[in-house]
Parts: sequence; C-alpha cells; structure tokens
Amino acid sequence: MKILVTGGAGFIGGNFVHHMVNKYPDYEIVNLDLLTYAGNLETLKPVEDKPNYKFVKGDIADREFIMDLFEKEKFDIVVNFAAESHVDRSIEDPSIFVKTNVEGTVVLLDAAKKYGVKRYHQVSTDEVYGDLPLDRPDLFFTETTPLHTSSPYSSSKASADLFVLAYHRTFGLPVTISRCSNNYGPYHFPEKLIPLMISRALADEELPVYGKGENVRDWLHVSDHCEAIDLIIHKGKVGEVYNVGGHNERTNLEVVKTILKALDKPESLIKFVTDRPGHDMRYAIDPTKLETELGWEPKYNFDTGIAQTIEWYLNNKEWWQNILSGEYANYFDKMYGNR
Ligand code: NAD
Ligand code: TDX
Repeated sequence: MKILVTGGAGFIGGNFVHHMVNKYPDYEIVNLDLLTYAGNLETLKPVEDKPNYKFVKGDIADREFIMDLFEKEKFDIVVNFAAESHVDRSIEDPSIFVKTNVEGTVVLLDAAKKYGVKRYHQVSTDEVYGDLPLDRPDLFFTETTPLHTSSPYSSSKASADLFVLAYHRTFGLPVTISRCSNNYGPYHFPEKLIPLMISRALADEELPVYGKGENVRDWLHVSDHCEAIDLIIHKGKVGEVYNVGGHNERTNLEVVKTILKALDKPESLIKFVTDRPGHDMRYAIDPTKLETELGWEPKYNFDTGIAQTIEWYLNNKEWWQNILSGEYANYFDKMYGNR
C-alpha cells in the first residue's frame, strides 16, 4: 500500500506521518509538502531514516508537478492535509487560501481521478459549519449541519469539501472527508492559541486573549485525530463525511488559565486585545457517527492531554524556539504590535 500524505511537515500531517510510518512498516508513506512558513522538516526527524518513509518537496497546486508525481508513484491512497490553516492570516490575505486550499484540492482530485487512486481522503474542519451560540449548550455540529462559514479560511475549506463531494457524485471518485474540531499536542505551530500561550508564558510575555476570552473551542488531542483518519481511510464508507471530536469544550480564557497554572505563571500576564473580526463563538462536535459506525473513541481527555502537551513543549524548546525568529517574529509584531 502506497500512501501520499500532503502537508506532512505541518502539525497534524507530521503527527499522522509518525503514526503511519510506525504502525504500518509494510506501507510506503510519501510525504509531499511545500515547506511554507508552517512546514518544518525537524518534525520528521524521528522517522526520516525509516525505510518506509520518503519526503518530496512540492506544491499541491502545481498541476504539472502533481500529475508527474502521481504517474511515477502510483499511489493507492491520498490523504490531503496540505493547507493554509490559520484563520488570522486568512483575514490578512485570503488569496493564498483560495490557491492552496481550493485549487490545490482540485488538482489533487484530478490526479486521483486520472491515476485511479483507491481512496482520496480530505482532512477538513468543524469550522465549515460556522458557529453555535453560547447559550445553547444542547446544540452540536452533526454531519448534516448546513455549511455556513465565517472566515476566508473556513470558506476555502468548505469550498474544497464541496469539490471533493462533487468528484464522488459526478466522477465516482472514492472519497471520504473528516471534519475535526481544534487539535492540540506536539509539533503545534506557535501561532495557534495553545502553543502561542505556552511559549509566551514561559518568556513572561503578555498573552493576547481576543475579546473577552469567552469563545469556546472543542479540543481534541492530535493523536486521537490521527487514529480517526487511520480508521476512516481503512474502514470508512466511500462518499461519507465523518465528524471528529471528543467533547472537550473550553472557553479560551479557561485554556489560558490552565496553561498559566501548570507553568506556575501569574494571570496578570493575560491581556485582553481587540477581537478577531467575525470571530466564531462556539464549536462543538457530535462524533456519534464515527463512534458507532467505526468504533472510534478518543484516548485523551483535555486535562491529561494538555498536561502532556505542556510537558512536550518544556522538553522540546529547540523545536519551537527555532520557529520564533525571522519571518514569524515579523508576523507577530504586525498582528499584536499595536493592540
Ligand atoms: P499546518 O499549518 O500546521 O500545516 C500545513 C502544512 O501544509 C505545512 O507543512 C505546509 O508547509 C503545507 N502546505 C501549505 N501549502 C502547501 C502547498 N501548496 N502544497 C504542499 N504543502 C503545503 O496545519 P495543521 O494545523 O496541521 O492542519 C492540517 C490540516 O488539518 C489542514 O487541512 C487544516 O485545515 C485541517 N484541520 C486543522 C485543525 C487544527 O486544529 N489545527 C483542525 C481541523 C482540521
Ligand atoms: O492569540 C490568540 N488569542 C486568542 O484569543 C490566538 C492565536 C487565538 N485566540 C483565540 C481565537 C480562537 O477563539 O483562541 C481560539 C483558537 O484560535 P486558533 O488557535 O487560531 O484556532 P481556531 O481559529 O479555532 O482554528 C483552529 O481550529 C480549526 C485551526 O487553526 C484551524 O486550522 C482548524 O480548522
């Protein structure tokens, strides 16, 4: 079995590559990544010498390159993680989100169709459903919740999902889609809430909390997400969407206070800053379909998962401190300098 993993030098794709290379020594895992600001080959160090692993640098939106690669490699399965993934960046400049997330997906779908891939899996997000009100804790996103996006990022992901489903209906391409809630865990890029707060708290820097910090996210440990995708590509029903989430809803303020407590840092580091435009209030996934049809269940609850994650950031300072320089430092100044 030969699997193409795109975006495998990023956070979730990198964790998925580790999972697959270690669990399936008989599979060939090809990691295709453009190595944008978010891609980091350091993440692949633990697997780079394994005989069943190979890295290829390239752009999913480069049609000629992708067609050549598919012709040469004859992939059985494609798992598409490659994307521009940060909501705040999509507000600054939406165009690259259309190029990578929408056009890149269509190029991969065309290649999968032309070269007879047995399964195309699209890694999507709960953000395609929009948000839920804070005063209705009884409401959850199911696979039939209408798409109702808020940000350029989520609009690009929803658009990609619609192309994936269209390629199934129109061309019979064997596709599946997973829509997961917020991930956390090792190798998470420090522009996202949890690693940003851990790295800044350790440096005794202000922690920028958007608005009042009341927005709710439904946190899932990245290894539980990887297990879910592994199950879906092997046992999921073609043409289906599966929601992935572990019922770990927390307000942003709760998350930040948990991190401060674990690091023994004062809450006075918290700084409430201008809210994100169009900021989604609450995400909450109903994972019943994945649990009942495929027998998935998460191994981590948030308390054990966040403790393990903080420990990882403490033990792997080199990995994230290398990132906190150069281009990323400029981005951070631009984002927060004048708030
Ligand atoms: P990430 O930003 O950490 O990684 C994205 C990776 O894609 C990087 O390695 C980057 O170099 C690569 N990439 C970007 N453009 C590319 C291109 N044109 N061609 C090839 N490679 C390219 O993102 P992540 O958080 O790991 O998210 C991975 C996927 O999971 C995304 O599709 C995202 O929408 C989805 N997702 C993320 C979360 C989350 O909480 N992080 C939750 C649900 C779904
Ligand atoms: O500095 C910050 N302060 C803050 O209050 C940052 C970076 C974020 N926030 C808030 C905004 C959100 O309510 O924290 C919450 C989480 O923010 P992000 O880490 O940017 O994640 P989110 O916008 O929820 O999107 C994430 O989950 C869904 C991923 O980045 C997406 O790729 C995924 O699809």
